[in-house]
Parts: sequence; structure tokens; C-alpha cells
Amino acid sequence: MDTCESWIVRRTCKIIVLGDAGVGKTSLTHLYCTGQFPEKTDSTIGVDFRERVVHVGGEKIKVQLWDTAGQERFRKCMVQHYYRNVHAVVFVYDVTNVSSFRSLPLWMEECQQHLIKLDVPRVLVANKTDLMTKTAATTIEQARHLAEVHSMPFYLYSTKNGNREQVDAIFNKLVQQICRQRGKEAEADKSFKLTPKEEEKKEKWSCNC
Ligand SMILES: Nc1nc2c(ncn2[C@@H]2O[C@H](COP(=O)(O)OP(=O)(O)OP(=O)(O)O)[C@@H](O)[C@H]2O)c(=O)[nH]1
Ligand SMILES: [Mg+2]
Repeated sequence: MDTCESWIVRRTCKIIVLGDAGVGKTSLTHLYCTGQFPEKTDSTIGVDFRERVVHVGGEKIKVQLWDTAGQERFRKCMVQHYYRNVHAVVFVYDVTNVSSFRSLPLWMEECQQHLIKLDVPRVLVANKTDLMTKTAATTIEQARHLAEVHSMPFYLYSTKNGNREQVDAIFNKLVQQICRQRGKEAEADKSFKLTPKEEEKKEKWSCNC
């Protein structure tokens, strides 16, 4: 992947980032899009958008990240918009905050309630690994198991100490997966298209009433 600006952007991937307040969603998306860990962040209200253009298989893809609010009162009015035409989901929890781990099934449930299909790629990020404790290690094992059960890649990450390559790997692999999936769907679509002869037959037999 590289970022040659002269190519035409043909596709946009919408990725939503979900998780409790303070787990590091804004920091993570900021790092991926700018290469910098933000010195200071405020609680996200509603949603913040961040974008980055990457190349996958010779195609220029716009990665549009929806950095959602973790606090219920800041997300209420936006929830419907988060889930419209989503291509992938990133769940984040904070390894030092057990309750953010316990909330993960609720975030998954919210996805289900908003009809996010099971084949929509998703990943789980255990953030703030620079602040490891014994309790954190226990939740990590549980989180790894949760990810396995839901067939999600699992990443241990410190947005604060992590390098750009690691954060790129998390998001770019997801984008590649989306592209592969969409490629297959396009192929399947083609195979269902009628040949000209079949179209003709269909016209003859169609009823105008
Ligand atoms: N030590 C450490 N701190 C981090 C890390 N990632 C984020 N933080 C800090 O955690 C705090 C909250 O980070 P945000 O990125 O604002 O969290 P958020 O999930 O966007 O929070 P909401 O917008 O309220 O939902 C900030 O003070 C960040 O600097 C990390 O990997 N390690
Ligand atoms: Mg935020």
C-alpha cells in the first residue's frame, strides 16, 4: 500500500470504531490518519470523521473512520447514522478498565440490533498495553477468547507507545478484507446477470398488466 495522490479514488470504506468512553478511540483513529498520538483529547460528541487514502491491489481506497462517542449522552442522537452502510467495525477496550471489557458484548449487541451482518469484518483492539497490570493480563486472555468465539482478529496495542506500522497493520488488513469481500460480491453479481438472449426471452414473456 502507498499513498500516490494522482490516482483516482474509486471506493470509500466506512469503518466505525466502537467502545466505552476513554478507551482510546479518538487517539487510535488520530494515530492512523495523522501518524501522531494526540497530546490531548476531549470526549467525542456525536462522531468525528477521519480519513486516509491507501492503495489496495492497484486501487486507491478512501478509508473513512467514524470515531464514535463512548458516552451514552453524546451518542444517542447519532446512533442510526453510525450504522448506515458500514463496511467494517473496530471494537476497542482499555486493558486497565475491566468495565470497558465487560461492555464489549453490549457493543456487539448494538451492531446486531442495527442489522450489521455477521460477514461484516470486525476486529478487537485491547488498548493501553503500556499500562499493564495483573488484572489487565486476565482480561486480555478473556478478550482473546471472546475474539476467537466471534472469529475476529485480536490486537494488543498501545496507541501511546505503538508505532505507525502496527496501527497501519490493524486498519489496512481490514481494508484488504473489505476489498476482497466486495470483489467476490461483484463477481457473484456478474454471474447473476442475464445474457442478452435471456434478456430477450424475459421481455417476450413479461406481463404488462
Ligand atoms: N497510557 C495510555 N493512554 C492512552 C492510550 N490511548 C489513549 N490514551 C489516553 O486515554 C484518554 C482517552 O482517550 P480518547 O482517545 O479520548 O478516548 P475515546 O475512546 O475517544 O473517548 P470518548 O470520546 O469519550 O468515547 C486520553 O487521555 C488518551 O491520551 C494508550 O495506549 N496508553
Ligand atoms: Mg473520542
